Order: sequence, then structure tokens, then C-alpha cells
Amino acid sequence: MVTKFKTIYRHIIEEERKIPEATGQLSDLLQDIALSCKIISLEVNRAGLVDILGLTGDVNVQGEEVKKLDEYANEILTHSMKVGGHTCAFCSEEEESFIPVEPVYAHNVLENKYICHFDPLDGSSNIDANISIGTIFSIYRRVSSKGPGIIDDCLQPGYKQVAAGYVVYGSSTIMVYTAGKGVHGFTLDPSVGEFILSYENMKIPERAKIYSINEGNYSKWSDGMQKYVDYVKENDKQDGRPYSSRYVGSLVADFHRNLLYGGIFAYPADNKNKNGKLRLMYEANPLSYIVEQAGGKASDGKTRILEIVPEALHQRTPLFIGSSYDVTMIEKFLNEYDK
Ligand code: AFP
Repeated sequence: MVTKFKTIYRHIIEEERKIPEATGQLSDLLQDIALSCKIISLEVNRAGLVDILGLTGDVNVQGEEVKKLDEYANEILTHSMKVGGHTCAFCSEEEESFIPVEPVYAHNVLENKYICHFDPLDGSSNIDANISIGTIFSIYRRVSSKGPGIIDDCLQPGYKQVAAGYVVYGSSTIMVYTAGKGVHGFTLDPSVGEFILSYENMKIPERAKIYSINEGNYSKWSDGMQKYVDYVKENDKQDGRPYSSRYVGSLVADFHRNLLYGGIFAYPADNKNKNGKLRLMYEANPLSYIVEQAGGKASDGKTRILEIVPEALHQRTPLFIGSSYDVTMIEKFLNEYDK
């Protein structure tokens, strides 16, 4: 049970103090991201008023252009990366290519030793219906030595992440992150504007109660995939089946619920999309790092997601992520029926 108030800032700093050689750069970068997400959260909460205060593309009463929320979120994070002094490059799901960053503090090349990937507003098609959406981020150490980052810095396999996290803009705004020492969640208290520790050392139940998948795609799936979904719906009380079905269609929201209650999220390949829909660098890798830190598992059906060597920034991958028992079970079904 959490008994005392701890802000995300204090938590990050306390974690950093446990590592004697830490320079504080990662802590600063995480804090920049937390601040950006607080700003995005404010705007997400006002989304329902856009039609009243002015449509996107309009000029509002302050003479500012009303931006689409995903563009707004992208601009906030982009600004934070450019001026923060901690990244040598960053990659946004909204941008075609990576963005190299000139060192802000030219006297100290160590200042910009990180790379950040982010999906500024995932699930943005849900905004108009007031359904939870999220920001996802992931941080790597640069492999180049100095100056603005290069593509090799940005295309590293997921096991090289040093931190990852997400923010759900839901009934509350919650930020969950890992820096390789457990997964911790913080709820935004809007009255004081602070993320307060609300879930310490999160662990995903080993076995799922919930399956999350867009079942409208059933007829396009492989035999193995169809048989797995038939299996979780079978009546076997002793084995805990049928599972409940929950699918928001907003990855962060589906993932967060499954992390808390135990669940399996699947976005498989189908006969139209051979690599599924989700993006390795912006969605699959960060959530896979988090789920493993929480005791769960993530796979593309054959390979551990974190071991996939990326070839392109926007590469897609099938994704099976959540309670470890269930990810292993899907792998077995795919292996047995999809020769
Ligand atoms: P959008 O950002 O285009 O809404 O996509 C959301 C998403 O990438 C992810 O958040 C969902 O899990 C997934 O797509 C839902 O995809 P389907 O609509 O095909 O089920």
C-alpha cells in the first residue's frame, strides 16, 4: 500500500540516486516528458469544447490557430526534445524521418546522449467520442559519439531501451514508466498539477482474465489465430474460460487495463496486413519493455518483440502482449496450426 505522497519528480530522483554513476540526464529527460504530458492532458480535457470554441483550422479568440490534438501533442513533445538538451535525435510517429538535434550545451557532448521515440497521441480517432487516448515514449542511449544523432542511433532493438512509459488520458491522467527497475504508475492530481505515485512496482497477473482484440478481423486471420480466439471463448470453468472480451481500440487504454487486471492484447497479422498494424518502434517496443518489467511477455508470435532488429522507423509488427501464460499459449497455437 502506498502510504505517503510522492511526486513523479521525487520518485525519478530517488531512483537516480541508487545509481552512483548516473549523471542526472535521464532523470531530466523523463521529467521533461512528464511536463509535456501534463500540458497535453490539459488540452485533451478541453477537446470536447473545440466545437464550441472553434473548429480545428479556425482562429480562436486569442488569435491562435486551433490545432488538431495530435498535431498539438506532437508540437509540445518536439519542442521539449529540441530545447531540453538531453537528446541528440528524436523520432515521432507523426514524422516521416528522425529529427537530429544540435547539442544545446555545446561545451558538454554528454548532455545530449539520449534518443527518444514517441507516439504523441495514440488512438486519436477516439478523441471525438471522449474515449481514453494516450502518449507512448521510449528512450535509448545514443550509439554515435557526438553531435546530432544519426539513423543508427534511432534503429536499435528494443532490449536496448533504458526507459519507456506511457500516459493514459482517461477518467484520470496516469503516467506509467520504467527505467529498468520495476514499473511505477502516477496519477495526475489536477488541483496541484502533480503526478502522484499511485501504483508502486506494478506486476501483471500471470494468467489473463481478459482478451483484447479487434474480432471484426476474424475472417482475415490465420487458422492458429482463429483457433486461439475460439479457445478463450470456450466454456471451461475450471480453466478460467471463457475470458471476458474488452477492446477500446486505444492501445494505451487496453494495455493499461490488462496490466492491472491480467489480460492479453493481440494485434495479429492478417491476410491483408502481413505485419499487422502496430508500429515496432513507437508502440510495440516501449509497451514490451514495460510488460516484461512487470513480469509479463510480448511476442510477434515467434520472436520476443524486444529482440527484433528494426530496419525502418515506421516498421510494423504483429503484437501479442500481456500475461505471460497467454502470450505463450498464443505462440503455441500459431506454431501448431500455421505451418
Ligand atoms: P489510431 O491512432 O489511428 O486511432 O490507431 C490506434 C491504434 O494504433 C491503437 O491505439 C489501437 O490499439 C489500434 O490502432 C486499433 O486498431 P483497429 O481499429 O484496427 O482495431
